[in-house]
Amino acid sequence: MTHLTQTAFRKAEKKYKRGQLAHDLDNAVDLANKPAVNQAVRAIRLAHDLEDPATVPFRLFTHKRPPAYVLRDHPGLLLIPNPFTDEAQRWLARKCLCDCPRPPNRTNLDAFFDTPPESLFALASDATTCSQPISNRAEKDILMADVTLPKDRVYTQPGLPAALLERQRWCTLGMQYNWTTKEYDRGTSPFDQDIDCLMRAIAIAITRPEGSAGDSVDTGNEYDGNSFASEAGIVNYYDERATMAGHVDKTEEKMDAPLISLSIGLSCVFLIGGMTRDTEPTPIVLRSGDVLAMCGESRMAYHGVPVVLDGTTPEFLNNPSAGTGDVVAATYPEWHHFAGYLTHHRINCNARKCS
Ligand SMILES: O=C(O)CCC(=O)C(=O)O
Repeated sequence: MTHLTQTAFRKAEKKYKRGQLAHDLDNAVDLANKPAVNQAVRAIRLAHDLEDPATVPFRLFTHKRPPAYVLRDHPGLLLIPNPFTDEAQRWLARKCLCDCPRPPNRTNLDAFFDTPPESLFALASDATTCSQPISNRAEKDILMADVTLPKDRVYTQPGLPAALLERQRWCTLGMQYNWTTKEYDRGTSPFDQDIDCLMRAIAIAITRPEGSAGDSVDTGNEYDGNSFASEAGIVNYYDERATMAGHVDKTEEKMDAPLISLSIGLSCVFLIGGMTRDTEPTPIVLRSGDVLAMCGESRMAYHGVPVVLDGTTPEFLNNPSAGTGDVVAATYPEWHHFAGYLTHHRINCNARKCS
């Protein structure tokens, strides 16, 4: 009988498998709970302000120079524990659920169903309160019918928007990634301007950070964020059982720019490893609002999400009456729909410069 040796990355994935969590998180980097005892991290100082983009009519960031950290064993991996206002997180959740997963952006469901121009979230919530209102009942019924239409006989059962929403796992932004060929060969759609500006603001703020005493240390990010543009991105939707297997994002033609990644909703364990699966990864608890940037060497590192942590969505996202006064609220479905979703899901929104 042959025994395949498990890689260090695989072992860590199994360790953090759902249902085995009680004591395991003690060893994870968790900046919200115990920053002082995180031996694995080192505090750094952002050398540039985190500026609110001019295009967004309210404050996105709570501080211009929020606390930031690098991981000692993973050069180039930068963390900014939630620098966002509550309103900004709600705004981003709305964008990721209502705006991003609409044509011409692609979703994992496109291969199987004819998808309507509206987002599944808006349809599943209440078609009459979507950002582009559906004017009458007949029109709404047509959209519902379209969305249930299976393609290519893969699925023969129709599904209503609410059921399909539970199967929506990702959408792609900008240059459209093809998961089969692992190339950006599915055309390009306009990248959401506000999300691009937000990502660029982060890229600028994390340019050549300093040591915590203002000294110049190698923090692993030499990239000048002024050159950053979000050319491709992915919004990942995780329910409580979803995981993302270890992988390296290496399709981009040039990989000198940071890959910037934002979390909304449930917390998760994120594993960051090395150039091969044999390097033991470091587990990091990512919470709602956390910014993670893979720069320099860490851009080539294996990473993944072995578990999403139940019951961890913050109150300002899961409270049904939150967010009603937000500036953009009137153009989206009512907040209680988002609260229902975010109580049981994590959203990850990431952006890359490819050229
Ligand atoms: O969900 C995350 O934090 C990781 C996402 C990721 O690794 C990817 O989209 O390639």
